[in-house]
Amino acid sequence: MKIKEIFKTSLKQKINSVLSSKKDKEEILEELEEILILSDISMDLVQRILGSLRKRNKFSFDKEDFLTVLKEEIKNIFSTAGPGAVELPAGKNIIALVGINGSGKTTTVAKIGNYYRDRGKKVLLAAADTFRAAGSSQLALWGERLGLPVITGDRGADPGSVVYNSITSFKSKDYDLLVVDTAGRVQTKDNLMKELEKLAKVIKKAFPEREAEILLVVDATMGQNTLDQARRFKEFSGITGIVLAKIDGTAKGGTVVNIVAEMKIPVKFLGTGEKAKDLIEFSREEFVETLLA
Ligand SMILES: Nc1nc2c(ncn2[C@@H]2O[C@H](COP(=O)(O)OP(=O)(O)OP(=O)(O)O)[C@@H](O)[C@H]2O)c(=O)[nH]1
Ligand SMILES: [Mg+2]
Repeated sequence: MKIKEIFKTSLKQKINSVLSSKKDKEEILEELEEILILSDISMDLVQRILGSLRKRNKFSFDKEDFLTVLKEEIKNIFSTAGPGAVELPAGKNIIALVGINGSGKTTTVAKIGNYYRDRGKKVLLAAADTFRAAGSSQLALWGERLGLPVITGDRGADPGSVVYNSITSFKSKDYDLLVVDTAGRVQTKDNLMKELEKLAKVIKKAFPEREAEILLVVDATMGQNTLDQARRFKEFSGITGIVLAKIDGTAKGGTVVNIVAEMKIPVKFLGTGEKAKDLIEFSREEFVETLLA
């Protein structure tokens, strides 16, 4: 699946029809505001974008010119978030996935393991979700299906010790990549967020060689609520990137723009379905072109 096939509802058509109408500039801007908000872009961000459109299009209100400025604005937002490359540096790497309950973490761990294995990496998975009864067996099942080894822990075990054990195994054998699954947690529960903070510390201590990637898995169908999640997870675990799962369930691209604008953290992957291969690399160019094509 390509980004093009996901965001079928392009904004360009709607924007073009507004720009072709004989309305005056203020009316046009009002309608554009509505179009952008309906695509899930947050109010603040829409105001920012409109503000700079107003400034830059003082004298002319040419259609192409407008779209170019709008594209530039959105691309600028993405460029504040760093490169967001998915290629792993040479040597050993750890990726840990965090997020609220049911956002798609376990599935994404399997997808990411599969993705890098297909690119020649030797991958180990760790099931540090010891909270739910099915937490580790769900990942173990994925491991069996994909032929990837999984380190598990018993239910109720300290997730920190599962992570620690998996890192020991990861370091002592010739693995290239360790992908860690964690339990789902709501960002408003302080004790669970503290546990996450501890997990991040365990990783840092057991693997000081290189900073681990901490990826926040966000359910793309959740719209605006995702911003608060991103803020809190960043505070407690220092997330370095975002995976937007379930993008196949939403035709709106606004959530992506909001998170990147607010958090200045790159989106790395998009989850496009329930199967292991349903993962695509996020490309900001392609995304913006698609949204406004
Ligand atoms: N359509 C679609 N479904 C997905 C995607 N990713 C995950 N799912 C589904 O979402 C549900 C939850 O996925 P999990 O991977 O178990 O989510 P989780 O974050 O590990 O859940 P907890 O461990 O309970 O917090 C499952 O039914 C998955 O099949 C996706 O990209 N697209
Ligand atoms: Mg899970």
